[in-house]
Amino acid sequence: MTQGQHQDTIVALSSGQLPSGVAVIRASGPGARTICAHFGILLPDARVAKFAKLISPIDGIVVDEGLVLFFPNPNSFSGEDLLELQLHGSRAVVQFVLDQMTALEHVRLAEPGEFTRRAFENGKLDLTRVEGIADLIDARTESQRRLAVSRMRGGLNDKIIDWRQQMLRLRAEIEARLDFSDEDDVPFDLPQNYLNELTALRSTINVELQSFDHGRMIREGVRVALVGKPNVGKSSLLNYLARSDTAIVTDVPGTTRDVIEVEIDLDGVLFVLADTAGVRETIDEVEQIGIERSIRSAKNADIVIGLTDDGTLPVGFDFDMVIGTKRDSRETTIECLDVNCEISVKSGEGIDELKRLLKACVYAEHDSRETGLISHARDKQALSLSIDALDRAANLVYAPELLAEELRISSYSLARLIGEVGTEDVLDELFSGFCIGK
Ligand SMILES: Nc1nc2c(ncn2[C@@H]2O[C@H](COP(=O)(O)OP(=O)(O)OP(=O)(O)O)[C@@H](O)[C@H]2O)c(=O)[nH]1
Ligand SMILES: [Mg+2]
Repeated sequence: MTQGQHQDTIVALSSGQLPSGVAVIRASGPGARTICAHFGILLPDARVAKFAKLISPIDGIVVDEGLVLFFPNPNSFSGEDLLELQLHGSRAVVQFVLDQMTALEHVRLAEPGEFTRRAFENGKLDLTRVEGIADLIDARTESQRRLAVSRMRGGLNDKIIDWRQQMLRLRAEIEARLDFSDEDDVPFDLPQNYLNELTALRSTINVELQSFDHGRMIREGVRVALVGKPNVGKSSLLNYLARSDTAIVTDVPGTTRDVIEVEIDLDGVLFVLADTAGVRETIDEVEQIGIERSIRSAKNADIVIGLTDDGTLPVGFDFDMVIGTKRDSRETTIECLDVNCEISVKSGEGIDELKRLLKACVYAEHDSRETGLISHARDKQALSLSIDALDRAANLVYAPELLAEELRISSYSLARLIGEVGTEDVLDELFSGFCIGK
């Protein structure tokens, strides 16, 4: 991971689809200065925007005019010399400029995420920050944005550095004693509070790990399955919440066959609602397959909502919440079941309460927490492995050398998470999910 290891200079359109008001073209690598000169632009002062004309290297005529910025290495996003052109968002301008750039020796179009990959390779970003950037670009809701920004700003990395320092200190205590102990001496005693420190660290990491489900739900969306007998109004509710007529609604029981998913943003939290086939005994083969899908959908859901218009629910499901439907068509409330709220998509009553209940499921245990930084499968795995090693370490106070080794394993697992070691398998997958120009 040495700086400036790349011979070639990468270029890309970093802004969105053309035509647009402004197009941002970036070039990163040793050829950035040459590219600037190629268009007849005097290199601007470092990090100062300069208004300039781009001159065509072919006929000396102005191609376009705009802002030019230069970030000399290592003080740039990628850690390399980085040139940024802010031009008019015209297809013709961008095409011409990129063609001219890539015609130069050792200049080529960037692959997806390659600017960020170089930033990582040059030690500008750790892996969790890189993931934070990817999450931020993907973020659709306010809660996703908050989660992504704190990861991008190093919230998780800071914690990991702190935990690893504590592990290092605990190891150093052992190693210092090993150095001074006679070889055939009896094993030394660790200080009284040693085990306390170890278990305190373990529980700190565990608190973070426990927020995984919350973080994952925010990041990926909360999966909600709408389940009930046929005709209770599942599809009607889905359509109402999605403000669309995505699912077919009829008064024929057994209308819905496939699982239909829609995404909704409830006060900044992404929910993925799944409308499912009504569950009943049936000899209809297609309907039967639909019902199996309902069961699967409920198994994969974070929240399973049972819907009923008569107080009965299909058996075999673990409902997190029960909703009485068609409130407008009944004189009395539904009895004989623990109904959390009653709604009507005709009158709209009860819908606000349902939304409140849904949000409460997500924030119930984590109200006081600002954000769950633990939100990727990789996080969960790394923290679990780290905790396992600490657990083993706690049982090895009689064998300090083995204990020190478990501390090393624990720390190593965290080092992988921030990309300090063993990242090759993660990198390709991670960066291929990025957009070009980032
Ligand atoms: N009055 C009233 N009718 C409703 C309400 N919600 C749904 N319905 C009616 O109930 C019938 C069934 O609605 P759907 O949404 O198709 O029910 P479903 O649970 O998806 O049914 P399946 O797909 O067959 O399992 C339709 O005629 C709807 O118009 C409601 O809140 N009030
Ligand atoms: Mg339906």
